[in-house]
Amino acid sequence: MKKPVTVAITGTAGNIGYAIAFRIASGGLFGPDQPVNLHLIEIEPALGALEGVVMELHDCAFPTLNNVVATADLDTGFADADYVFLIGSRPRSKGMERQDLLLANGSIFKPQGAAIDRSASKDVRVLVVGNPANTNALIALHNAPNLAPTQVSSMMRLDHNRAINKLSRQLKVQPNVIKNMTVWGNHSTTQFPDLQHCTVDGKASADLVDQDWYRSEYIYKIQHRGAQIIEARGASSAASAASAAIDHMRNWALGTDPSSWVSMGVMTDGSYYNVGKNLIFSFPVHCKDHSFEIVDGLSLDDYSMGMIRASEKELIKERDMVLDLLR
Ligand code: NAX
Repeated sequence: MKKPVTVAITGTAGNIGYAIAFRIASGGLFGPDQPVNLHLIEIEPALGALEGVVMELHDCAFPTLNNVVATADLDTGFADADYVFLIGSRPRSKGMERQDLLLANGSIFKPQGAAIDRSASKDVRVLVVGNPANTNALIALHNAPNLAPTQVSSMMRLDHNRAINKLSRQLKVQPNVIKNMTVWGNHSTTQFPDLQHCTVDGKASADLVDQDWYRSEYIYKIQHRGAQIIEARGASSAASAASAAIDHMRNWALGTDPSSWVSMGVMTDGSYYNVGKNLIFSFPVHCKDHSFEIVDGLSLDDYSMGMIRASEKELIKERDMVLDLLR
């Protein structure tokens, strides 16, 4: 057995947190030879429920689970964390405007960014899942001045996996023959699932699908898949979101399949695809050894560039609403 790694998760009494904790504890993130310490972080009123999660984790007797800490104190929770999942956030309540939600959640991610900066491992990798994920990640990063911009990312993997699933069902192929899928932009209804560079069993997907279906049905359905799940389940995606978060972190830490790329929300510096700087924007990336590289130089037609611009515009608007929370 190797030296344990420490994984901190916020919102672990919630739906996604509950689903992800058991998978990570059982070796679903780093495999059966890697022990993990789990640091579970909740707000005070949810500590009782969190205690129940801790009891259940112990009752699983997972050989890979080394130690569990449950806390509402951010510095205790993020202490020496190698990997952080920021999942806990405030849900949108009735009558709440997008700006109210941005500010309410911004005030969660600002102190969390600062506490990660103070207390986590210097090489920590932080994945933001709580919505609005891209802008929350921007806030966390701005408040963690000692972290490199490449140490924080936001989750687009659920959208990416949904895009692969829908294409695979349309073409009646297994998901693993689909490579180089990209979902660009924001985790919102402006996201752009792009089939232009995607291949299916080595063939260009653009040659296999009807362009009208792609533009009028496929893109819309991916953008609105979350709402479709809520309508069917009466609750938002939880197990699939937890699974996507594990996929994201595993690829980031251990690398992507060299013959393909994945979608990740990452900090922009203004040099990729004309997207302005200082946004957390989803691009196609290759990952290796805890780092990622944006796939550069893909040719994009006017339609695709228009979709990317629309999502960028939305993210700029979100950033403008939280300027006070950015240092
Ligand atoms: P739940 O409402 O079930 O759970 C949220 C948990 O977070 C609660 O237990 C709550 O007590 C806790 N919490 C709230 N504030 C906290 C704080 N300051 N520190 C620590 N914990 C805190 O929501 P759930 O279904 O688990 O969803 C969590 C977040 O993921 C939401 O913001 C949701 O919108 C977002 N999602 C993001 C997705 C993505 O692809 N980026 C997809 C799935 C999901 O919708």
